[in-house]
Amino acid sequence: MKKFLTIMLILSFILLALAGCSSSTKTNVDAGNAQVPEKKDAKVRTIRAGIGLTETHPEYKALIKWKQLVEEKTKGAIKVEAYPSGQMGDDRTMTENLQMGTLEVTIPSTAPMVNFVKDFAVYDIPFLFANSKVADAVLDGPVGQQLLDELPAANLVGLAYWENGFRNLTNSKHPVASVDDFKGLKIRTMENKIHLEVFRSLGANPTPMAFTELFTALQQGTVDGQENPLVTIYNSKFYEVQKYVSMTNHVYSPFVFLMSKKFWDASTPEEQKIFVDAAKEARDYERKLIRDGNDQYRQDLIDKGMKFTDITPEVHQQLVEKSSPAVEKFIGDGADKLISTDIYNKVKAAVKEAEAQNK
Ligand code: TK8
Repeated sequence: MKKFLTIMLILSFILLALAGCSSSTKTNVDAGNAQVPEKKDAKVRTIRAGIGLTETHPEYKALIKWKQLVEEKTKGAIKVEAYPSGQMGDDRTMTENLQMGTLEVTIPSTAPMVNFVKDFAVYDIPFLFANSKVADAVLDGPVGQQLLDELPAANLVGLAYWENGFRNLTNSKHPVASVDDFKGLKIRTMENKIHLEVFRSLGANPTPMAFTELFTALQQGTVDGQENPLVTIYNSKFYEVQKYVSMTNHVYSPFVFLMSKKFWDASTPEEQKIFVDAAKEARDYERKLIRDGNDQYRQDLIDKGMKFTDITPEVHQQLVEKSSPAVEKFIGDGADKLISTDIYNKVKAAVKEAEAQNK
């Protein structure tokens, strides 16, 4: 009898313990109805995003916005790690790493992209966009998308165009107010044949170089000058190694938000839509940050001791005429060309339409 009672007592303890567990599971289920239960066992996927510019630059601030949007909308299923200041390499290296799937996101200038998709060279045509309204209309329109659609063939996915900005010349030697003033200046350019040819046509002595090497090259005098938007000249502290700024505005430089095709293909359609929508929302934020800040960047650079030279309409016209032939030899459909006839004609037509609408 005693033995029977002991067994019954043990059994009742076991039953009570089991009931306790199910009620805690039940509680979880109730709690689950009030909020999306965190997928404790689901594997969190990580996006490593590298850029060349500093964490003070609007490009990085917009990348953090993209990170917040993606982490929030994927409810923690995806985590984004942001690496500024070229920690993950220069634009070309980071883009190659996306192709190999060893990095998930980078946002380079379109200029070095010609090494992956030649047609991106169309954006290096000097004086192509008269202002940012025309730039936005072309980049965010059909021909801009047609160029992004060429990226998957290179194992890349383009989500949106962000703003690098209108490029201006800086140097350590003397003010540049006329075409003649370019003569003999050793100018660093991005790794892009059109940029090289344009500066040769102006009489300068250009050297292609990754952005990550630029500050040291300016500091050591390996090159006399470079060209970048005011926002970059300020945030990369070029005022410490450069004296003169010439407001040439010689080309509008876009960034392109790139994702590795390997990561894109492994994502669901819902996640892909989140990536694109967030890249467009962060794009608008980034463009506004730069444009609202341009006058202040100029004043900040003057306060840091830089001397500004504005380019007269006459000199602007001379720069246009002098640099145009350098571009013409890269347009066409031969293997030695960069910009296909189709893309060139479509971009020129889109520019014309945008200019007419923005009159
Ligand atoms: C930063 C570069 C930079 C570009 C250059 O990674 O290389 O001069 O203008 O913004 O993309």
